[in-house]
Amino acid sequence: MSADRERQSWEPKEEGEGERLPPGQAWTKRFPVLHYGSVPHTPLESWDLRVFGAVERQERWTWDEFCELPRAKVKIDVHCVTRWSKADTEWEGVHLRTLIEGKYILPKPSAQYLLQHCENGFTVNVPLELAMSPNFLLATHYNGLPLEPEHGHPLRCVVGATPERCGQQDVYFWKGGKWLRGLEFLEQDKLGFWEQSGYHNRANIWQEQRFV
Ligand SMILES: Nc1nc2c(c(=O)[nH]1)N[C@H]1C(S)=C(S)[C@@H](COP(=O)(O)O)O[C@H]1N2
Ligand SMILES: [Mo]
Repeated sequence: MSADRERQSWEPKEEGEGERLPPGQAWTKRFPVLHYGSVPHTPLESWDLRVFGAVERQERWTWDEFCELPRAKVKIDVHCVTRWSKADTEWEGVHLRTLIEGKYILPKPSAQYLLQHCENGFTVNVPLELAMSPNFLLATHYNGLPLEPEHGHPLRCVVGATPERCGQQDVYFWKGGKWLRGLEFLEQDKLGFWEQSGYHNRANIWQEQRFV
């Protein structure tokens, strides 16, 4: 960033900035909405989340049951493949790692990948190791409020980079599915919706793995 321009209040601090903004990205303070298709509106009474595939025990949680799971907050920078980045976004929800360590979910030892199943047949795949990181959250709240319909209400996955600890594995924001309804554990990788349309399967933000 050039020094002859006044820094906007929403721009991240100077310290560590070089490592914080991935190549080809620009900060925004807006929160753009990006998805394929229309915004679903499933009533909470008929909503559920299914856990299936390479697991010892299938699960089905109603909304009330999901709200009883152990909760956490994260602050992450999100980086969209369309080149906008948003710093210090605050999310609340449930860590997949917590569910697995707490034995709410029992993946088979052979499970290596996670396929997020969203409303209207949308899917997105991630390595299980990535989904187990603290930067990956099943989120119900953004900035202390329930998710807006267009941002994934009532439940979405979010993934981003932690400013203090930018990791080699950080991925673009599309790897978090909005309107999540199922978690499928897989032994072999399966491409999701955008990955089948030419988005890079690994989606690494530091290596600019945008499209193939
Ligand atoms: N269900 C669903 N989730 C999705 C998408 C989608 O098309 N459908 N698009 C992804 C993409 S490309 C991006 S950049 C982010 C955008 O999230 P936002 O609209 O909250 O900014 O959602 C991701 N999750
Ligand atoms: Mo995107």
